[in-house]
Amino acid sequence: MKDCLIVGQANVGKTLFLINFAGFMGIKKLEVCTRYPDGTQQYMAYPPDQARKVLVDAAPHKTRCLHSLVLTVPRGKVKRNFRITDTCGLTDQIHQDEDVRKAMAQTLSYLKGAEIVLHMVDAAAVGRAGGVDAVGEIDLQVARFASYYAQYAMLANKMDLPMARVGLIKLKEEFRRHHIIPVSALEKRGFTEVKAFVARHL
Ligand SMILES: Nc1nc2c(ncn2[C@@H]2O[C@H](COP(=O)(O)OP(=O)(O)OP(=O)(O)O)[C@@H](O)[C@H]2O)c(=O)[nH]1
Ligand SMILES: [Mg+2]
Repeated sequence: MKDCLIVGQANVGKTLFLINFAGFMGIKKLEVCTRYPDGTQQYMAYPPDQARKVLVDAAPHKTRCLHSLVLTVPRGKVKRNFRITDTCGLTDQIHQDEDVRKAMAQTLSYLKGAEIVLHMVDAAAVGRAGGVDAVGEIDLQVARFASYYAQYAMLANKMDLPMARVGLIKLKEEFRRHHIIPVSALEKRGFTEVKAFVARHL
């Protein structure tokens, strides 16, 4: 089964995207396999409302592990399964919290094995910053590295917020050769295009 990883800086909306995208793909109850940096794992089933309450947070670094779900997309006459995984937010600097550092290392080690990479950035933050300053060195590295070895799309998230349109223009200028899909994890916008992108590469 192919692995599709959602990566990006902390707080850009990766977890909310995973939950709402699963709902868009017809999942009524999220059967989440959580893998922790210490190698342990657990399975939990969440109704989407509960998942949003438990797994999403306004403060950064809520996710400190890998959360995976199996989703199905039709491709021609057959159905294909793929594993989609939410990850720990990445930062440019070495994080002061050891748990976050370990979770980031876990994310980076999984990134190398993913066939499909959805690299999420906060388009509204880019717009507010007036340029790609809101996109860190880590984003430049992920874009360069992942687009080289995996099927890569940048998800420009939070398109429902003011300044996101400006941010999207800046992102398109900076990442000219990358595939960019504007989305709103909150309002479930752009999901049809993400689904088509993933389906093309299964
Ligand atoms: N307006 C708006 N808010 C969003 C959107 N996506 C996520 N958020 C909010 O952004 C905050 C962070 O969302 P998460 O899904 O926890 O972000 P994350 O990237 O998983 O964050 P970490 O786990 O800390 O790395 C929450 O307050 C979400 O409600 C969006 O599309 N639009
Ligand atoms: Mg998260």
